[in-house]
Amino acid sequence: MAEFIKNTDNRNEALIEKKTKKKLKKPSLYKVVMLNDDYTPMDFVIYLLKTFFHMNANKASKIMLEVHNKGAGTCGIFTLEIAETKILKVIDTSRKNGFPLLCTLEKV
Ligand code: TYC
Repeated sequence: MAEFIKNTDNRNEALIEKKTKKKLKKPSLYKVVMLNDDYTPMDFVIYLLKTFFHMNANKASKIMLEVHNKGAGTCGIFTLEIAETKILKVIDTSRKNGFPLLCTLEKV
């Protein structure tokens, strides 16, 4: 964190940056993990991955198959607010289409 102290010298308005020990911390990151189920159609999962995680058709198919075969797979890594928003959108879209698909958050 930097503090700015106004120069009391009347002749100029320069600001002096005083360095302190406080540093800005990088935000924590979270994986969005998609879970397999027996009811959500593969094409619908691919649509979600393309729409909400901006994957191309190849990547979306690869991740969908990973989830299908292994039970879970990572869709991406984001800050908490973005990860939560993506999960809400995926789950909301799934429910509106009558599918039980689930995603979870995992701290990196
Ligand atoms: N297992 C589903 C099927 O066979 C496909 C599927 C893949 C479902 C990934 C959910 O997150 C998922 N239709």
